[in-house]
Amino acid sequence: MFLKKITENLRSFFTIFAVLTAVLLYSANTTNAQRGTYLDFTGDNKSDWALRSDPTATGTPISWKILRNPASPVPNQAFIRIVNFGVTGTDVPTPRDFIGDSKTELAVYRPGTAGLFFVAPFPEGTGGVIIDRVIQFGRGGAGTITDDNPDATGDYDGDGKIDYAVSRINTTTLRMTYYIMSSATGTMSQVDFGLPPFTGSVQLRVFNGADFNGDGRDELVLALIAENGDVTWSAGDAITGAEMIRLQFGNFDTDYIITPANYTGDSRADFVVFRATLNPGVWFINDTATNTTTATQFGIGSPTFAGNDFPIRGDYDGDGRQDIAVYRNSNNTFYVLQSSNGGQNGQTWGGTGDTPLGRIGTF
Ligand SMILES: [Ca+2]
Ligand SMILES: [Ca+2]
Ligand SMILES: [Ca+2]
Ligand SMILES: [Ca+2]
Repeated sequence: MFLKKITENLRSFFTIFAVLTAVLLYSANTTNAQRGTYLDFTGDNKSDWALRSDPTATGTPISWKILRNPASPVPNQAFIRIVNFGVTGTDVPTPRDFIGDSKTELAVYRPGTAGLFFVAPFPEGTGGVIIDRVIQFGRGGAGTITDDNPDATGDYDGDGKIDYAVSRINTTTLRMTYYIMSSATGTMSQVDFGLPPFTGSVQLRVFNGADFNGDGRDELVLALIAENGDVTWSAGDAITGAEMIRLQFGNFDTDYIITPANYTGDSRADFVVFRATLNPGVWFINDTATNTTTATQFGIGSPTFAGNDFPIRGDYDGDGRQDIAVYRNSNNTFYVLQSSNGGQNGQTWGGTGDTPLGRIGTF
């Protein structure tokens, strides 16, 4: 029983990170339970067109390229901000609503002897980036499987603010220990969560928390990738670590495995994979309320993962449901299948090397 080394490929641009040492506490306001929309930097409940500079340009500043959605509510009124925040190859972008203003903040996690979350309000005007808070959280490392993983963030206490969190693998049991700081109370918790013992060469992926039972609190989310590529998903209670859902769904050799979100509109997160080896690509969405799966063609696929569209997360039409959406590098254009009306829209944005910020799992 051993772990496959996490390798970089088209579907995983980044690595797992670094371990817990100390925490800086914040008092919290529990009155605002409104959950901010993912990648909504401007606070209008629509995900914005969000890119980062080339993730392989190690040592360069991470350039955040945000174009408001819709880009042009009236002619010549596009809202564009391009700001540097973090260091490529060192920092992991973790843009979420940590502050609780229903806007996404600029945020990165920096592994180190003591890991650090850096958080800055998105500068909507002409001003520069001002760091609002630095949270010492987790422990550092060189980006290996044993390092803490900031993809574990989620709103686990249900107050509408993202909680700082990392997951850390136990290399003996191959289960995860999640370290979570409640944004509502400032208290730390430690939760054991994982899949039953397994054999063979596997990969484990940690995803942002997602709310599967619609109670307003995110659940912990893991996926186990078997040697033959089969993906087993597990979601568990963020307080007790008890498993709530397990589902074999998707195959890593043919699919991008995407952070679960509510695609069906019932306030419960659904499992989703994008089969990029078919052309057009196919979005398989498992409605967790009924355990039924739909297949929707959207985006360019490629049997060899060459030149295919990159699936992205977000609610681009602002109806509260996640949209099927892709970014096409060949013409630097976002394409969205609007959940509100089935229509499609697109937005050209970005240039060579730019990569959409919508994280689709561990990268
Ligand atoms: Ca929270
Ligand atoms: Ca929940
Ligand atoms: Ca759902
Ligand atoms: Ca939507």
